[in-house]
Amino acid sequence: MAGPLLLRSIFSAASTTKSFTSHLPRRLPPLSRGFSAGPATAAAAAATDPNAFLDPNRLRNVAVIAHVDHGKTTLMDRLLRQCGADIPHERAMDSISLERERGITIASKVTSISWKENELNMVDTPGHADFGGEVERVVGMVEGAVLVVDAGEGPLAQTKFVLAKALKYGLRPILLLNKVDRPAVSEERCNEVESLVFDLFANLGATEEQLEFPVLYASAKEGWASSTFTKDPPADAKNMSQLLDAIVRHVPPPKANLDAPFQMLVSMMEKDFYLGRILTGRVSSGIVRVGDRIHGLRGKESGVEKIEEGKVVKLMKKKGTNMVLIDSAGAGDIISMAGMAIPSIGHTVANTEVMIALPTVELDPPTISMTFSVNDSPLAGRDGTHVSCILACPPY
Ligand SMILES: Nc1nc2c(ncn2[C@@H]2O[C@H](COP(=O)(O)OP(=O)(O)OP(=O)(O)O)[C@@H](O)[C@H]2O)c(=O)[nH]1
Ligand SMILES: [Mg+2]
Repeated sequence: MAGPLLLRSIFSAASTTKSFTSHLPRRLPPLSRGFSAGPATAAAAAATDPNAFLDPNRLRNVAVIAHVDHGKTTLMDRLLRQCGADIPHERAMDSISLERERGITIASKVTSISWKENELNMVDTPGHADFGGEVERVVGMVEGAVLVVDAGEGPLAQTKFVLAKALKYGLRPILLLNKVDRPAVSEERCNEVESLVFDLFANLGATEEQLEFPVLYASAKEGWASSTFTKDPPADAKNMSQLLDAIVRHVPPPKANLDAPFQMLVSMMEKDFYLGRILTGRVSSGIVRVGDRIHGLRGKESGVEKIEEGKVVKLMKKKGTNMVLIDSAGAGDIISMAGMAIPSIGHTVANTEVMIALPTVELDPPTISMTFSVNDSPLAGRDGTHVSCILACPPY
């Protein structure tokens, strides 16, 4: 499923922005690390220090989390649009065909947007309980979370689940009361929902710092967010600037060591027809460049096992809805790479001198599990029409 998906995004990127050319002989320029508001200070720093663009202080890694249908993907559309991305259709982050068919998000997806001097890696997550593991897997990659709550419905079961995960990983949350445009949503209702969410934070053991979450009121559908309650902001405030500013102000940049050897925990995986396995994760330390020798490591009870050695063939980042090539990436950033065929989710990809596997994310066990097997009851085959497994569950 992910293979054709990625290919489609790659091809659309190649046809629209000419940014991804893995299968073409001519190498086009990689992602320019320019920021939308391109400040003179950043340019000056880059001129003196070639690694200035790798500075983790300009990064913010944020997950958008919520109960199902509270408006995460619609919000992502607005954020992407505000930062200049081309949105081919509504709910652009729902790029898997099954997601589009069902109208729900199934897999977590990351994209990067530039805002003023900063680069925000935003992760859209599913809200459905069946895909809770997708949220658990990505909360370790980010420092902040935008907790979206439908102001009409208030916090629901999955709000509690995703918030518990976010608080456990020490994320700095921002509360966004969405769907304020709905007629039933009043200021009183918003205050009520806000205090319900505050209670939820307290019951889940939030720290003092996490309890000081900023609150924004938004209509993702109409494309605006405001730090004060309103149902109709003035025309020049009908945008997502206040949310983007709140993210930059409130979410801390990643604590990252660029001088240590390169290490990355694989959190997502896709398949590309030309490049093979594409591994996505957060660079936990060091700098990685195209051509670097790396290896894949798996942590076992008996120690660390080396599963493959190779080199970085391509480094990529999702910018808006397009995949773009980059030459290097530093600690704290969320990137994708091609070049290794065996490492998978939960494995560590690292510089060949590192023999330490990063700790993996422990997913909650399933609520219910089933085992299907051949009927070995003493009465097996004595009654009924379909008495054997081959007839009851034909393999065709
Ligand atoms: N009225 C109103 N509707 C909204 C708003 N934001 C989202 N919606 C609608 O809510 C529905 C769900 O939106 P999504 O963005 O898919 O919600 P989601 O949280 O991503 O859903 P999952 O990923 O499946 O959990 C869609 O029909 C949206 O049009 C809003 O601000 N106001
Ligand atoms: Mg969604």
